Amino acid sequence: MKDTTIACIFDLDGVLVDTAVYHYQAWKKLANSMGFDFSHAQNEQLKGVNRMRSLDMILNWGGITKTDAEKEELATLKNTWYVDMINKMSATEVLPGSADLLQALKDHGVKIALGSASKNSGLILERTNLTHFFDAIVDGNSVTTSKPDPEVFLKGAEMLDTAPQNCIVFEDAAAGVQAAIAAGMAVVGVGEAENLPGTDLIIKDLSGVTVAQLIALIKSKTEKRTA
Ligand code: B16
Ligand code: MG
Repeated sequence: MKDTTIACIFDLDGVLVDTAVYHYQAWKKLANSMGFDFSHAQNEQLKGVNRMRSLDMILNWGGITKTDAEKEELATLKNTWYVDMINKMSATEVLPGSADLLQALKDHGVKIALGSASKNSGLILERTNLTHFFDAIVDGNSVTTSKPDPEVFLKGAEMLDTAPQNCIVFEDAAAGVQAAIAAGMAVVGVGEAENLPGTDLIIKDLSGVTVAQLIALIKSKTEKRTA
């Protein structure tokens, strides 16, 4: 019988590193500067969503209307604060289990892609010493549509030269899980089950995930599809 081929596509923020806290601080500072605040539950909705769409959602929560030019300025200001924070990141901020799993996948010859909405992914990967693990990087600089659109993950599969059904996506955001499902990929949710409906597996973090477990996941999905 033919060996099961797998490829892995990792979201960045909330899966490999916890930059969500920095996004939150920068967006909160921006909202506060306009005289309003937003809740942790609202912040949860921003995860995986691109910069301009996040800004639109925040302005909507504050009941504020801005022109496109003003929005560009606000997004740039938020990004300046955010980049100041991520510039100080180091490898100690890589989330538990991430580096070990990436290394194990590499050792097994499994192809690895990044599938992130962030336009700052290059800097974050460099600061946290993760760049060398990736065979392909798809991020906010290379896609035209935001998660939950599947573009980011489909492009990842294409760059890894593999079919979507061989891919396992690791995601912490509902929008990302929807994108992976729409791409026809297996999806491992990182976080709480109630926030991430539709995943094939839910984990707290990447610690303890094995390559054998991931091969078994793709195998069982393939068998169900062909049954
Ligand atoms: P930037 P991911 C996403 O990263 C974040 O979850 C989301 O909160 C952020 O708005 C988005 O990147 C864009 O980030 O402003 O750096 O371009 O989870 O898709 O890795
Ligand atoms: Mg994320």
